[in-house]
Amino acid sequence: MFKKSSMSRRRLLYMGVSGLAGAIAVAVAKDRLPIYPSQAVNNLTRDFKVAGLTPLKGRATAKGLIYGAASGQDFLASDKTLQASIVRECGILVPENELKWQFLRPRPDVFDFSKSDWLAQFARTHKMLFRGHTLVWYEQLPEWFKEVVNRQNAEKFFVEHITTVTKRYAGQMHSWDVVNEAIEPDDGQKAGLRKSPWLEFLGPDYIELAYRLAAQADPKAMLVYNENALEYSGRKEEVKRTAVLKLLERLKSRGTPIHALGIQSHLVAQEGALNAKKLRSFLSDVASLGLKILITELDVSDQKLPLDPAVRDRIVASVYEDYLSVVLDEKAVIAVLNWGLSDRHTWLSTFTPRSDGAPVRPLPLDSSFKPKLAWNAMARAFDQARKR
Ligand code: 9MR
Repeated sequence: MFKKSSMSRRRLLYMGVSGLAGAIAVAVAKDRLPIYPSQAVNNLTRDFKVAGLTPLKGRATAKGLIYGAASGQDFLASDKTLQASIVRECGILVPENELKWQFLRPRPDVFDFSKSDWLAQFARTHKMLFRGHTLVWYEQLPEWFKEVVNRQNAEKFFVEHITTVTKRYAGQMHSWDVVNEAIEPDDGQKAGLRKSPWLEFLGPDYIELAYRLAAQADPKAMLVYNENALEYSGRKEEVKRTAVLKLLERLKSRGTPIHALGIQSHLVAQEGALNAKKLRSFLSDVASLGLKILITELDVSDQKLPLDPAVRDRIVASVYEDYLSVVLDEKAVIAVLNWGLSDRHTWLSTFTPRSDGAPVRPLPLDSSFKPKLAWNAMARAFDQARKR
């Protein structure tokens, strides 16, 4: 253990000249708490050591957990190294975009399953589970949607879409994100519901209807409600957690066939106001409804961290380990998926790029598919998790 005074000297030495600006940023940030939780402060005392070389899926399986990742079909089909990495590390695969309306529905009367079928086949060939994302979302609707869908025909499209898509993969899906991101208390709607075409055209019961349709077409799949921005301890997230819990309670009390909550977990390293107590109690409230929990889209944005990749990797890894050690304590958590596996393909490089232009490093493997400290952090969290 370092003493506090020598720790900051050691930290500067470790970071080198390129990390100096980062160190200053950390020091300044520390004064404006809550920013950078334990990861920045205790960073140098963490070794991220991992026993053995077992891939993540093996470590997860040993604890009764499922580990996997999302991938786009284009990337996967054209990149043998990505294929090998996914096959090595993942026990479950989820199409990043290919099962969304925008991709499946080029025209109102046409379904194009070519890319999602390719991914399903890839999963089958490599004995991976396959996961569906997502049947009902307010985003990534096709261009024609606005022109064609209205109050009169919305239910027809809704029923047809859910039934056709779930039937196509019936018996093959581990789980379906039936409804995605339906809560947004800032939208000012009843029960914290998000403004969406589905709410507008079908009313609040569209959520229940979606689960009933999916269960009818694919009675074997685990039906999940997937949501973002539930993890941190700000007021906004608090209100959202409460609204989500109420939604789940209502669905359960009406006998809706819903089996799990998906917590997306797009974490942001420079924020980090994670309140373990509040998160644990939310997870336990969800579990007490008889629902399982999946961590569905885990990544850690390093957008605003110091430039030095070594410094970023340590902080990102710390966020991974801190977060997973809290959520895996809850036995209802049965699966962890990253949103992408390697930094080569991540939505964050276009959605939240760094202002210095340096490539982002949010995932367990680097852009050459080599495990980073984030991989170690995940491996450690799985190794330390209780058995399911
Ligand atoms: O990773 C997906 C990206 O390629 C798409 O352009 C984007 C469109 O909004 O959606 C991304 O995936 C999202 C997922 O479907 C739902 N949760 C948030 C994910 C990241 O935005």
